[in-house]
Amino acid sequence: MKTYQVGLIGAGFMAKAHAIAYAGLPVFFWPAPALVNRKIIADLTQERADAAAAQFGFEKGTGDWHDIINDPSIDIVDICTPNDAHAEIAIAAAKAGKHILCEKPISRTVDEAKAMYEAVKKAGVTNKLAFNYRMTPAVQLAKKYIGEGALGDILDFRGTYLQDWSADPNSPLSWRFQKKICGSGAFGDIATHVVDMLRFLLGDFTEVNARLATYIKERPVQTGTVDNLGVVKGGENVPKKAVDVDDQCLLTLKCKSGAFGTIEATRNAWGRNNYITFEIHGTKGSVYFNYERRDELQVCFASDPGDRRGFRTVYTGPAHPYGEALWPIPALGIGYTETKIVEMYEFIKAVSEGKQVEPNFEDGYNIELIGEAAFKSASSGLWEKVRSI
Ligand code: SOE
Repeated sequence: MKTYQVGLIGAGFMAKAHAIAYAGLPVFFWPAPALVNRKIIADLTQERADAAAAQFGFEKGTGDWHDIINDPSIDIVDICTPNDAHAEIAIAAAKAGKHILCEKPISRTVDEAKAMYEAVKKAGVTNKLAFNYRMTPAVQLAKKYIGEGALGDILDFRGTYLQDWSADPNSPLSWRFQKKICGSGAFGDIATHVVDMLRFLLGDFTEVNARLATYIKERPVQTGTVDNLGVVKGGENVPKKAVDVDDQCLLTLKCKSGAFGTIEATRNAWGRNNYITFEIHGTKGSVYFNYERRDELQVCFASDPGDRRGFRTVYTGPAHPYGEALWPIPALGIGYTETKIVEMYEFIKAVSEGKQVEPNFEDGYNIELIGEAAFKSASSGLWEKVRSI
């Protein structure tokens, strides 16, 4: 069995998820399309990289990510850094002929996304963006129902991504609130996940009307580089600086098919944690998904007899997409880890077959263009067309 060598850049929360996915891939998907050896992990200093190597099972650490690009034995570059480093690393990796897995969102700007897309296209390398939630079996099942025409023509949809980890004004000004590092706030960080799922389910969006808001205008400056998601003890005594990205976004979108709907995202919704939902209505039925109950898909069909028509719950299990590889009976529980393992499986399969996979840099670039139209609409107050690639 082929073994690929991976170099992972960034050693935070996402590096943990990717490290587990490399290890878990052959455990769930056996025979695996290929194995992956965790060879090098890069962080800002050698000391931190060495600690991450020990924790995440890499052969060694480095304080300079260029060591990964310049190492001819590395087949795959995995980018788990904040958004400001995605373009530089991905373009260097593509030029060096490495396959690339990159965390979402693709970049800070449309120009960066374009450059990344062109670099991987020119190099012909397999590239994947880590929008993991579409890999949830229940989301894949929704795609199956829609593809089979079980919902009829799609009329409308609504999607949400609601969290509350930044609702307290003392939640620190991490990189996620600084435009020069992240590009955008709730839009790039979380709305893009729902945009990705709904593009996957319904096809491309052509026009957007959006409202964006920043409710907490300044936050305590974060000390240290750890990605703090939530309030830090003593944070109220730290000097504050301005937030220059969106806290909340509300998009109304039109699909190429004519369907339209809304996507709402905020990290300031008390009581909501990872509340990723979508509801899709068609002429023959509806589906409803809530990631906080991610083993379930709610379905309702117009053809059911009137006296028993209503949403019913399908628990995903071995009969459903990816289910056979995961757990032997429904409702044992799919978690964040499983979505990352399925994502890794699709990526490594594509690498081993010399193919492309979705979502990829082209999808990421398209989502940046949707963001561009949304931000334009938020200031013009008008419907704005989404540019095509
Ligand atoms: C913070 O909002 C965050 O870590 C996002 O950046 C991830 O993409 C999401 O999966 C969980 O929440």
